[in-house]
Amino acid sequence: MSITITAFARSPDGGRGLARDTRIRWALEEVGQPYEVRPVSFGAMKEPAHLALHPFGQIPTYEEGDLALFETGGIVFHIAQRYAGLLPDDANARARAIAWLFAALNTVEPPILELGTAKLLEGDKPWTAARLPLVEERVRDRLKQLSARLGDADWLDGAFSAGDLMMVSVLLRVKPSGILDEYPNLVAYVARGEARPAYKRAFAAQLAFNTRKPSTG
Ligand code: GTB
Repeated sequence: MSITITAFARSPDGGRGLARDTRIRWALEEVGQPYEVRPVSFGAMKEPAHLALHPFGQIPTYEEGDLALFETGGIVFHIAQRYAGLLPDDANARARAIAWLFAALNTVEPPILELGTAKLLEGDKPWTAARLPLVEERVRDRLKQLSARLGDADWLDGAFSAGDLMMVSVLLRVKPSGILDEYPNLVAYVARGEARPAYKRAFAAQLAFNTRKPSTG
């Protein structure tokens, strides 16, 4: 059954891989499933046709036969359940990998997103100078804990899993801030994720997509 995802018609990051379709591309590459990408403009995202797929008017979405999904956590979980390669067979190990997937999204990503909001959307507010160090400390708290748990292991719990895919994707968002560099084992962890052939294919595909020539037809 063919798979179609949506992505920004042109990502504001110019193809640095930070928009969330990259996570879905990566998961599909890991499990060896081909996919199509439908570009969506910012305007079209808020139109009824897209809102029927995504109640919050965002990307990415995922369509496969009569299944339509939104939310990267739900989409990656679905891909990992349906296709082999992203979750261990052992039931307990599988449950732990899923817990890491949730931890990436529910525990590690929120302060990272908050840092982005504080810098990009609230950077010009008079209280930002006082607030920013607090937000950065919350990011450091989480990264310190994650770093302690990872130690010198390659991945969070045995073999690479959907939990690592999501955690690396989340950490990539904080890399430009420089805070990640304070945790060398997390830098190495992210680099291991980026070195995976499936990630490289996903990154190259989103870069080509975001730098394609405008169609003339
Ligand atoms: N919780 C949802 C999920 O995980 O699927 C969040 C989805 C989401 O935030 N989508 C963003 C979106 O559609 C794109 S990825 N935004 C448009 C809107 O809300 O109107 C977030 C994102 C956007 C831009 C960059 N960038 O330019 O670097 C990086 C990440």
